[in-house]
Amino acid sequence: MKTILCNVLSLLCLSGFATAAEPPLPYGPVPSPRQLAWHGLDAYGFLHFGPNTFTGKEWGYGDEAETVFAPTDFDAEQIVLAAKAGGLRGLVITCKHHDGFCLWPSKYTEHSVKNSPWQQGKGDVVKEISDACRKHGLKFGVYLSPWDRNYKDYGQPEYLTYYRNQLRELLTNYGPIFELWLDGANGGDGYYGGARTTRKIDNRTYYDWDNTLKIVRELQPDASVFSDNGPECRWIGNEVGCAGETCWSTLTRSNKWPGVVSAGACTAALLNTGERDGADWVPGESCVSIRPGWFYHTDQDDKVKSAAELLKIYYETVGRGCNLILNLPPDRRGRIHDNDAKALAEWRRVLDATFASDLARGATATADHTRGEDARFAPGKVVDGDGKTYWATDDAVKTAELVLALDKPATFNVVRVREYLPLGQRVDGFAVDAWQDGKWTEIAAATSIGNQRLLRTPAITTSKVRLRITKAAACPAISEVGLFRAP
Ligand code: FUL
Repeated sequence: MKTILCNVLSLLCLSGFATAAEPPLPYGPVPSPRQLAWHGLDAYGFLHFGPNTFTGKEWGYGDEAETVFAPTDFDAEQIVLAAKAGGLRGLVITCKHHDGFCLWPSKYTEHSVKNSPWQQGKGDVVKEISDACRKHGLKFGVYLSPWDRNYKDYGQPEYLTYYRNQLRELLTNYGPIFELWLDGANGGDGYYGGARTTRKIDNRTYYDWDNTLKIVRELQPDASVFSDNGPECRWIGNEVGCAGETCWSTLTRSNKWPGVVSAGACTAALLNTGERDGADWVPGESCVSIRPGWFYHTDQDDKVKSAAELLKIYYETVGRGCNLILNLPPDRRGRIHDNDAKALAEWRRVLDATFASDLARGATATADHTRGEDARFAPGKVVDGDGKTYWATDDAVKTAELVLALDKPATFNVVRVREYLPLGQRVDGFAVDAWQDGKWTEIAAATSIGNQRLLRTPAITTSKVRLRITKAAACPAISEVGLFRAP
């Protein structure tokens, strides 16, 4: 009899009925350790720099003379310190853009800094930026355009060998790489060693990504790879810095390919929201430039985005569970223009002032459900300042309420909610209420949460706030509810 009972109990456990004090089982795909580390980065910078900086183009044809690359006062420290003052946690540089020009003295081509007048051909932009990043505590990443409008063999199998050799150079000689950025663009026509033709490739097969990315795993096992469909993070489907209002970190990768957006199963709209029941964890990374162009153009000096515009971008990307990669194009001197640096620093000043103090920290938390009445899953976990703890309910409870009683009335205008990511994205809908005039009033509501959801509200003064999980695919696991006051 005892054995039968034990068997029944263990069967129940296996079929998902966790006993009281067990943590919930993950729901759907979950982030890898590499992705969890990536989620912690929030915002980093992009540097578009190269011949286009000097020719005024956005996409060089590939026939630009190496001599056009001639920064007059290149200063890696100034670039990195401007990014740091903007609170950016890393920098990704266009080591090679579509024009094929290499910002490092690659062994495999003459089309690089080594034939430019800059530092008499002895310079290495990639080295200087990566060294300055390390010195100032920023992570460093590389953009190596798969499309190369300069190289003679582009379109042939030989190009893949060339591309992989360059990837090896970049992943070997410049210290730890946090991200490899793979652009999906493949426009067709180009110089191609003088052929001046149009070359079409099949994105699905030509780059043999499965094998090409083995080089990344071998040389930089901690690096995340960005492309339209991941593997670590995906394109958000636009270049304006806006993730879907509903944004899932999940997507099914198997029927999507880098550079084949807008075909078949993959559209920009779908990348913008992700897929609720996607088979893979592929969170969004939103790319946007601080200026209209990706490269520096003098006539855009007065079109730098303001701190307010950058804030909107932050709330619509980082605030929707994505990471933000913000482009700061060095100018013809090889420095970040003053206008860009000022807007960036002002943006950071407001963000720091906003998030410096969490008004919910240490509040008394109660909930209508706590998983197994177990202290490990108690509501207080959402205000303990520890991202590794969370409030959860029993498996069968998918809608629940949690109340925060503050020590004294506080005024806030930003709410932050985070899910405990190792258990996947569980919540489909939630609302936030404030206790006002003796009753609850809804002040914000949204759908997906994920790494974090930031909701801006009018200024609310109250001593009690309620989180209502209104819909979830599995019992919620919430690691944080924060209240902040933006200046
Ligand atoms: C695009 C490229 O074609 C642009 O030039 C830029 O590099 C941007 C970040 O990605 O696809």
